[in-house]
Amino acid sequence: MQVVATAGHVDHGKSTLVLALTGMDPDRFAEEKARGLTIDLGFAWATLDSGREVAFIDVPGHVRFLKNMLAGVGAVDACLFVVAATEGWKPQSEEHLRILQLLGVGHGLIALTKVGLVDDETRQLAHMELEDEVQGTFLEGAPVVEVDVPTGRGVGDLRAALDRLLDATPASADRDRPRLWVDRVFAAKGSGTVVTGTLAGGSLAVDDELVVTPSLRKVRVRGLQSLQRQQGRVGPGSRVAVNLSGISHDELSRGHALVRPAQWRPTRTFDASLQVLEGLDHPVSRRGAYQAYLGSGEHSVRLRVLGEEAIAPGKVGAVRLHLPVPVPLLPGDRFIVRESGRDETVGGGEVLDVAPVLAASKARPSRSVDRVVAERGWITAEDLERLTGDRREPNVGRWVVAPAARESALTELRAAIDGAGPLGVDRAGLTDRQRAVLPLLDGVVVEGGRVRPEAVGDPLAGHPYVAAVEASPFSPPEPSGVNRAELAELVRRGLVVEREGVYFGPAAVDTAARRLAELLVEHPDGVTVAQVRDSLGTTRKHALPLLAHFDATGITRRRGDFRIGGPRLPAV
Ligand SMILES: Nc1nc2c(ncn2[C@@H]2O[C@H](COP(=O)(O)OP(=O)(O)O)[C@@H](O)[C@H]2O)c(=O)[nH]1
Ligand SMILES: [Mg+2]
Repeated sequence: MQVVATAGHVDHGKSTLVLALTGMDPDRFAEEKARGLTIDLGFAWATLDSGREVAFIDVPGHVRFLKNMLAGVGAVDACLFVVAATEGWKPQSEEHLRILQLLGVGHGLIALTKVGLVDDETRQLAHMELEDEVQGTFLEGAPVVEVDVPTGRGVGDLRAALDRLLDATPASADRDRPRLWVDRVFAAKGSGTVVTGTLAGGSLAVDDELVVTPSLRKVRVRGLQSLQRQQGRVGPGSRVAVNLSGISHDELSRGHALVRPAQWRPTRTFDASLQVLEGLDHPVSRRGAYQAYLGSGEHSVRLRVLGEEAIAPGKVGAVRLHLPVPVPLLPGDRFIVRESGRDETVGGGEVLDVAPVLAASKARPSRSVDRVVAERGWITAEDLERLTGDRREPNVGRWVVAPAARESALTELRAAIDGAGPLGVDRAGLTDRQRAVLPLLDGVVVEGGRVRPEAVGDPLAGHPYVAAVEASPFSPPEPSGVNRAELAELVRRGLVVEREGVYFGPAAVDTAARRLAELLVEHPDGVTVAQVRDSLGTTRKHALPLLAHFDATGITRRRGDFRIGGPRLPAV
């Protein structure tokens, strides 16, 4: 399916044409029918001669309902531009064309209506005027089909022209990132909350878990309809009605969006380009009360021009916009800006950065993904996709890291390792990012959970304290003057054994255990501290921690003042 919006001045025959093409009256409300005036968006659909399905969004032409027109044209593939031969080009012909142009609608055809009410000369003049007015826009060179609905003249030609137009209009892109801008909300009898919209960017399926912006309420898709048929799944570029569970209809309104929760970063501040309309009689600056039209929504915004003070008519500049609520945007999204006070369209632009990090005075927004990475230095691949829609392979761990940030992280880590002394640094004490760059660092070794420069070699090999402890096995010296980290590492590696602040060599501990076993053969009822002290030829100060170590490791057991053999006493 493809979606086509009507456009053109009020009373030029848009709704009449949609009715003629589809058999459905797009004017839904009694007031619209009574006044013969489209107030809100109308929806209708038809199957063309080729079998192609097309949905129409019929927009109001009256300037008072421009905001409704804007809600309808945000996600369409093409437009049916309507100009009455009786009146020719009028203010909203102009304004609608400017808006469609700014929104990037690239395909359309023109219906010259009411040709039955004018003479040949007027008709010819209307053609010439049209050609003039659309020059330089996406409608330049578009087919112009003459119609007169009451007599049926040209309606068949228009149908055929639509078929050709849609054949040449690319189908809505599927980026597996669905976003549905809500344009209608209602409570359907028996099924609860229903929203409708033009789906873009990806598919929706029954049972999808989604969030609604701006509330970020979680909802589930209970049912889907397209062209009034139930569907299990609907692809991008379709008109769709979504039955939601988890939310009441009065919590939703036009301008809200349905998206997958993990794929978007709804934002209240974004940087964008702004093309100011040529016909505007004043420059655009931060002074003024502006409304931005994003998707199907209308938002009061604060606008700041970046770099310059103001953007002159006909020029493009960069702006930062502040929204009152978070909106799920992506670079490339188009929007329109109107000034509420003067009730005029001032221009439109393209979203460039949905989460600017630089101050407005420094920001130079662009569509470049590298810029987004460079301004942050580090960003996870998932976050980058949320901000840009671009899927990139992470280059450090799970991050995409800018070259400069990668270099400085390597330099900092190198300095930390080199500066930590011969033992290096504890790997567990590194940050996630440091651990991620570690494999990229040359000339370091990771051993026993520590990272040290390769060139240093093992600083504990032949350590003097180990030699000193081994030299006096049962009266080892105190570790005064030994680096604390080195001492802890000697203990961790089992090169010395610590008990109650006294350090023994492991060989001394083994020898002592064997002596104790022999002593216990002579004294099966147990031995005293004094007996152990004398047998090892040491002092009480050293015998006590040694026995505490034996008690703790099951070599001995304490019975009052005596030690008897424990389960791990070595055999004699
Ligand atoms: N004679 C003639 N009248 C038309 C034609 N198209 C629309 N009209 C009449 O023009 C009036 C406005 O049409 P409508 O479709 O409501 O215009 P819209 O505001 O552009 O939607 C209605 O009275 C229509 O009957 C046409 O091709 N020929
Ligand atoms: Mg109408």
